Amino acid sequence: MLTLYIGNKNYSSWSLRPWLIVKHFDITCSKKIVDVAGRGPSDMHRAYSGNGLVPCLHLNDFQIWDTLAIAEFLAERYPDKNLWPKDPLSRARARSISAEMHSGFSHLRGNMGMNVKLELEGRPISPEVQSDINRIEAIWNQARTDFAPTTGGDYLFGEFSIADAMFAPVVWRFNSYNVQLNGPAQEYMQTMLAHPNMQEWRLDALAETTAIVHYDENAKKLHGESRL
Ligand SMILES: N[C@@H](CCC(=O)N[C@@H](CS)C(=O)NCC(=O)O)C(=O)O
Repeated sequence: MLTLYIGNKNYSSWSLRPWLIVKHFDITCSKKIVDVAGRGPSDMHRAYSGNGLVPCLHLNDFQIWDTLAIAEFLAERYPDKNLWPKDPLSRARARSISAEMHSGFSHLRGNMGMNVKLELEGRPISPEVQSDINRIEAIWNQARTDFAPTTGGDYLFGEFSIADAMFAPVVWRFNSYNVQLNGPAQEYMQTMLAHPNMQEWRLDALAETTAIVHYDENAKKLHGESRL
């Protein structure tokens, strides 16, 4: 039996990724939501996660932590569901950009935290954050232009794959901070925002009452007035 431990939907960007994968690919899995503190590894998570972080997937009582490890485990367990693109070059590129997302974009992460409830007019963007945004825009444009047409479909590699799940929290960040993109990337963002599971996540996030105060205060201070 699979059980996925995830953090609060408004804040936990890492949790969104495996949650989307199990939802989109219709993988039977129970979900348990725990409160996150918006900081690093924590003893409060150690009871259900070896690295003190969420997400963590349990196969009975065996733990798989870290988002990419969870994604790879699920891809191997359900080979017929094509969690990665079928075409080998598309698959290799999907893995490259997923790894780049997993280990990179620290300026974007540090300055534009995921907070699904937040919708701002915009904010001043430092050159470092802009450079992360430009790189993500280029990745999305290239995938949509060079790879998506191979199979058709509106996602990065045509059909929805792990790569889309890996970038999903960025879509909420760009939405919160009103980041505008050029080329097919802007359309791709709208496709992701309209994905039924993204909308379900949003509604669940809006209904949450848990607030990470230092996180929200910091966001308002840094990012200005709300659009709402
Ligand atoms: N590299 C990890 C990162 C996981 C992570 O940083 N999770 C955050 C939540 S988004 C966490 O559990 N933080 C502890 C806390 O805020 O209580 C992964 O890929 O899953």
